[in-house]
Amino acid sequence: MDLSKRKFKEDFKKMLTEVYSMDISESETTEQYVTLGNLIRSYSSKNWGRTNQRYIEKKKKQAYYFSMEFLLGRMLKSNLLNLGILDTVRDGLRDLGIDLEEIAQIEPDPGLGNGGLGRLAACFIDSMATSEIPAHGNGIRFKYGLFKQKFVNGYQVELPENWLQNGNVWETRKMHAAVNVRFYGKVWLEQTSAGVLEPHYEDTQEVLAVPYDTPVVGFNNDVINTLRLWSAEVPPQDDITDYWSYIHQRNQIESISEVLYPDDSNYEGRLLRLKQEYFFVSAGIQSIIRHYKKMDLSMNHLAEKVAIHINDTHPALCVPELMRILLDEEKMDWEHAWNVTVNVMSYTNHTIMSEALEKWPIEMISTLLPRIYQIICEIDRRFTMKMSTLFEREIVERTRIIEGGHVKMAHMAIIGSHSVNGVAQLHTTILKEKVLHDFFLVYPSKFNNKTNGITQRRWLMLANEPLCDLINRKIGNEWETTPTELKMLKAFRDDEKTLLELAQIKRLNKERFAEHIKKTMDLTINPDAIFDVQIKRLHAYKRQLLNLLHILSLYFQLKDDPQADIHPRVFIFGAKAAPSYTYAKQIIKLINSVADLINHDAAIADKLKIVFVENYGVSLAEKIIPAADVSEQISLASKEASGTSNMKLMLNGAITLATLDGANVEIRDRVGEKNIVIFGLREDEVYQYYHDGSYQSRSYYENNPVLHRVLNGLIDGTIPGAEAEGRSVFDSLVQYGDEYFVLRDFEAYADAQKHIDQLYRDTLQWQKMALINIAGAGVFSSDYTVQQYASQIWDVSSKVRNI
Ligand code: 26V
Repeated sequence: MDLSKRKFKEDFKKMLTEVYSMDISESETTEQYVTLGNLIRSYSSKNWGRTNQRYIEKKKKQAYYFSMEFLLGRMLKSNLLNLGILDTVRDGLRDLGIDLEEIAQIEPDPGLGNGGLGRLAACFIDSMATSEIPAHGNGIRFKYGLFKQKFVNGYQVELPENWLQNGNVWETRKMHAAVNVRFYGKVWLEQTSAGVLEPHYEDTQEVLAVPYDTPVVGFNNDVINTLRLWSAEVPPQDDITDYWSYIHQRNQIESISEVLYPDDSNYEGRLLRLKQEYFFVSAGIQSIIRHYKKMDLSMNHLAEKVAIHINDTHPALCVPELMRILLDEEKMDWEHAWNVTVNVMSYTNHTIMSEALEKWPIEMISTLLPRIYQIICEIDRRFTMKMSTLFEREIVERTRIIEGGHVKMAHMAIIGSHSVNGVAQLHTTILKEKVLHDFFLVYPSKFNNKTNGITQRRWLMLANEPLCDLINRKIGNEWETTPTELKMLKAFRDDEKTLLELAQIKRLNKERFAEHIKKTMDLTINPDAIFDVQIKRLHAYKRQLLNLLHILSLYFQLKDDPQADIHPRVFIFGAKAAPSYTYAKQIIKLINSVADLINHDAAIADKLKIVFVENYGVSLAEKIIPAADVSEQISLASKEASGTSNMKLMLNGAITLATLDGANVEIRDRVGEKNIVIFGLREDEVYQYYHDGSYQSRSYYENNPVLHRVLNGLIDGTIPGAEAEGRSVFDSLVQYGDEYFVLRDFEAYADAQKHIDQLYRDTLQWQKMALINIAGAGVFSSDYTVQQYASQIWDVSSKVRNI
């Protein structure tokens, strides 16, 4: 948008008076933040309306991204950037004596997601608006986001994250768009005089779903899409007969949108979770249908105007819910309704970890959602009937929806969608060949890959301005809208001046991060050290333990030989563990205890340091990633569906140290073997071990002296304060089979780390690798990913950019 500095300053002062009756000298950062937020909203409101109007007038097909999680991060600066007024506003505020950075820090970081899946949804909505795709997000307005993590004596403690405490400047409550969602009760079908079956309900519980809309601003293009998040409320009641039972009922209803489930690794069949899933699915679909009806088209054409995306299985009830509406409310016959539903729906799988696959007990679904359960039974009956004529009985049994007393959500999502995708090439191959092989036999053409991506706006333009400036000086700014243009940087691969500038920028970012760590943790870290970063949820398969065991081996090496030739390192961890995931929490404690030991060992000085940041999330990621030299992507091959921190880190010039898992494979393909450090078991070797059951972790303990010493260190009192945790980890690795092959990969990992150490010593060589990584990161922009979803899955228009 066009905005002069003078106009901005006037607007800002006017808004401050309007909202707070204050002038600048009286105002504090909080008031300045709210004022700026309101101003940005007023700047966007015209285009928000216009975008919607355009979609309606042109009867555009629209896509709806249904996701339980949207891990947005702070929005002030990203909105300013996308509106094209970041610099103007920054300058204007400076004139008024206000520091934009300080204001930006005031914004609560809405943590409405657990990790990769939720952050992907946030990158996608940013890219959809930027790519001019008519597509919106649909989710839940959790009152409490992912818990706040504290370390108490090295242990993770969870605190509530009340992000709405001081209001939310970005959202608008839309009472007129509220809908009713029905739970419980009895349902029966009666034939009408016209001969159609009509459902009747008794004793249901009605919940009012109220939408809160947030603008999703496209980058420099006047497009503003919508993120619609639903809040659960009690429907208005004329008379309240029993006050206390009303209060009880209110609490029960409001609890639906109260808190995000903090477990992204383990399925638990909790009723409240099922309520949440149906709540936002039903509200979202009702609202889409309401909107569609304004176009005055027959329901038979719904799939020509609407695409619904099911992000993991959490919104899989979209399938029976749309069927319910088409059958019961729109009076369509089953075949037509089913045809429409399958054409509307598409589904993404995000994990092969079997413990995360959702399946609900029949009893629970049939009690909570009786009509939905009837429909699921009918979908299942028709599926098994049809497939029995085409496939062996075993295949049908393994693919049906209702089995073993449970409703399998992934099966419902696959059967009810026209497209099923994985999130990286390797992941999709594993789905087709292993995890979902039966479905692949049944529906080969549904399967496709869409490798994940990240938005370069948040993860480079906002997070790393110095690097951004350098890139713009070297190759111009076309990459901002066509990220593959970053490849032009390769022309500078042997240009010493550029490489040294790159080194300087990294150094500056490391200094800034070091300052932050000094301030927040009172820990001094040396910017000359290698900053080695592993930031992701704590999970055994991601193998933070492998990292830790290696750190211990370096520690012992330095204790034995203080002159050992090891380049100084700072190991940086950021990770939350699910509150009920005991083993993950033990690993956190262990890392913290080793950090205590090493960081306070005067003999080690600044050769080794461990920084485990508290409460890792989007805002911290924005600080850590630009300062990273090494990107740890060391999951057991086959287990990490894609990973996205790998992409963010490479885009910021970190060198990837990785197994051939998830998108690491594609990163290697982009940058070439020489510019990435790969180690460890490959996916086929892992499956071979499973097949022949021959892995004996104990033999690695017994035969590798370095590993032996390190593992003994866990149980011999070397690590004060973590005796129980050390024992538990030792046992899981040595006695109980080491499920994720940590010991098997240890030696290869230690060698790879040695290689990193050597590479880092040659600054020009290192920066050349970094440059090639940055230059190759363009393809991993979520702009491209969503454009592929738009054209290959949703069949909606987009402004396609060259790849
Ligand atoms: C799973 C579950 C399962 C139990 C119920 C609660 C719950 C909540 C969230 C999840 C999400 C787990 C799946 C996930 O986050 N997968 C990650 O998705 C990223 C984006 O595709 C991908 O990069 C990561 O590799 C993958 O682990």
